[in-house]
Amino acid sequence: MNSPFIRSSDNPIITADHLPYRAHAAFNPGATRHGDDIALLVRVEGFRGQSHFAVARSADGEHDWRFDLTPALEGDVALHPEDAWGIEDPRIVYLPELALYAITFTSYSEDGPLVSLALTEDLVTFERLGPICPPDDKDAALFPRRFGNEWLMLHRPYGGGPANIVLSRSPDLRHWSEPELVLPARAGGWWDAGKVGLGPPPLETTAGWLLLYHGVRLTASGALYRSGLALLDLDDPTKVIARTDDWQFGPETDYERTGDVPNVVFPSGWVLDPSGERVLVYYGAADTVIGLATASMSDLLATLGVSAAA
Ligand code: BMA
Repeated sequence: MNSPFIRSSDNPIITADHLPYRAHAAFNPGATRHGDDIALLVRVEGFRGQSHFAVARSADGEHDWRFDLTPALEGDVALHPEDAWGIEDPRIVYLPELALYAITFTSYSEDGPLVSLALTEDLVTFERLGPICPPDDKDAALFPRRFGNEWLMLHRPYGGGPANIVLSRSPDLRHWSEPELVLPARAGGWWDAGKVGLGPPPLETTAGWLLLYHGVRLTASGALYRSGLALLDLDDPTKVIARTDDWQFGPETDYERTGDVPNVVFPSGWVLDPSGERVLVYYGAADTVIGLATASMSDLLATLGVSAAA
């Protein structure tokens, strides 16, 4: 298939062996620029089976990753009982207005996965704002700026029926409105039937908010996780301008096909080159390791049938 995404020849770029302590798996990272580096907030699974986050940095976003010596954020059951079984799948968004990074992540509570929010200036000290969506809910990320007085967030509640990408609004980052439907799962035999979820945070382009989202196909031998593209209206991101019919990125390589959960690619972070033309996409592969794929912004928009011109 003619995919706009090109895998790094150094994939997997990060495995559990890169950690400065014993760990089982490193996957599904949030990604951002931090100082002169690209920083990943990596989901690390330890040998108790639960996950925490660790920071890895690299100057070029591809090679020579340096992990901080201790975990960046761990479940804190005393203060946050919703972290009962660990924390998973962080998304990072820089909020220029607050000069802070907003980290949305899954707290795995005894009542199911829910969305938690933390703010940080430095990826070292985190202020936790608590749960912001009740279970079951995951795959959440903020938009980087307010719309009028409102902060907006995409997330993915699940109540037994189709799991769709929705939007909620907040005046203060703490109280969030009832979900409004944005991107529904398709039905029947589609690759994204029944369950979709946001990948990396929405990325602002001249043509709209670019989304990379995962679709789940349930098969007799387990779930297949693949990703497609969508574009939301710049001023009203509840409106879908375009959506690819075909998936654009799916499990193909050995490290995506084989691992703890086979046949999974799970993009969760991306960083735009200063030129605005090259996008670095970080993804979990088979819930075991981290891969990097790059794409050109004009190819991504062309795939959606729009041009980059303002
Ligand atoms: C989702 C999440 C992800 C995981 C994916 C594939 O529901 O739990 O953390 O990567 O399933 O197993």
